[in-house]
Amino acid sequence: MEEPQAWVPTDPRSRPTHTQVVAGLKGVDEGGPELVQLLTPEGERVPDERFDRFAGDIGLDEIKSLYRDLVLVRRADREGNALQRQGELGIWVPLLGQEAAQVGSGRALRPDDMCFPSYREHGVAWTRGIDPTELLGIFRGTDHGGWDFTGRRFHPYTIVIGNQCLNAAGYAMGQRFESKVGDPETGEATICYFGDGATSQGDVHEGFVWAAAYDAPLVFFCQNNQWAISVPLSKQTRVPLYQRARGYGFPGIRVDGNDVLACLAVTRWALEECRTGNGPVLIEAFTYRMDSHTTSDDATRYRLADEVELWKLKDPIERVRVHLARRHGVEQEFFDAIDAEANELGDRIRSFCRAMPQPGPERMFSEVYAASSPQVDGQRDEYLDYHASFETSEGRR
Ligand SMILES: Cc1ncc(C[n+]2csc(CCOP(=O)(O)OP(=O)(O)O)c2C)c(N)n1
Ligand SMILES: [Mg+2]
Repeated sequence: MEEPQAWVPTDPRSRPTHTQVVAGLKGVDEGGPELVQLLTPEGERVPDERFDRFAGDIGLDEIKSLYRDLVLVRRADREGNALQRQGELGIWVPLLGQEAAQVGSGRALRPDDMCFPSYREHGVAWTRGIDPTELLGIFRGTDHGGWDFTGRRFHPYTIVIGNQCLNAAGYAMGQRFESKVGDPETGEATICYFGDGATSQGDVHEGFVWAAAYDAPLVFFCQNNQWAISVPLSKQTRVPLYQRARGYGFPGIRVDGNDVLACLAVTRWALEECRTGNGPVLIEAFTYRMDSHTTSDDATRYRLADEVELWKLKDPIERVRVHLARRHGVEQEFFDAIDAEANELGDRIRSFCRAMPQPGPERMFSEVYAASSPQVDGQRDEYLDYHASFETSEGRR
């Protein structure tokens, strides 16, 4: 019997039949035939006519270094999760399962490119040279993310879903107005990260429209991790997300988000398109959120364990390890050394977190306004007096 075909919305008057909707969702569930993949879950390097050009220089040393990033990023993430469970952090947003999407795309960026994350992009932060300890303040409630946003070319984490797409569109429009686009060597680009659920937000739609209308050099990088808290992808869309780009007039592409080589190559391509004036581009990284949405969530209440088990077989780190060992004969000592480095990183994150100074009550007022005002100063003084009025076990505060 012929396979039912998914609905392709070419005629504006057409409506999908029930079978076409089901076929479309099947494509959504399994990645579909258009998924770009360079490294299979079994660790086999497969040729790709279009994207091999963007992975040609990735030799053994580079793959080893990607593997190191993946392992260290996962370790930093697991440490953050554990620290929350031990009461050291108020909340943690796990990236487990999304390491390849983040490390691959992040390593495609050049120093001058600008990056707008959402709240799960600890792996992209790593590729921008932001130490995991610099992220802890947000989750411990001691700061709002304290890195130098413009210097590091990494915007603050954005919790308001999809909002960073507007910031990114504006920034990329600026790059276009200031003629930083055109030359493949010196051209600049911007990348913006958001989730599958975010694609239902107005801000993302508006970001797409503005970026398209102004040919902004912007890579929209959607990590489709199949869930928006407890809402599955099937409640966000009828067509695979990358196909939405067509309606806005720019290219969309779906990449295996658990394949670090494919993510690196496809993002390099998309950035080159943007640098040379062919932006924007939408990348849908097809991946899976292996853990709960945050430490405040319990994913076992709304999704089945076999789904998670199936995705374990597509683990982003294991396939690189198998590839290195089987295809390149990399010895066990290499993997042991990376594990030891991961342990050291874990120790460093833990001790840093426990030693973080508790900010005083005046911090709530100190870095909000550029200039002081009698009203805010008055509120601050009243609050500090109120705070000082409490008895502690060591006497008065
Ligand atoms: C404007 C807005 N609405 C709702 C929320 C609450 N919220 C936080 S995360 C989330 C789901 C986002 O899912 P997705 O875009 O798929 O990203 P993921 O968390 O899976 O990375 C929602 C609805 C929010 N933070 N901002
Ligand atoms: Mg999601």
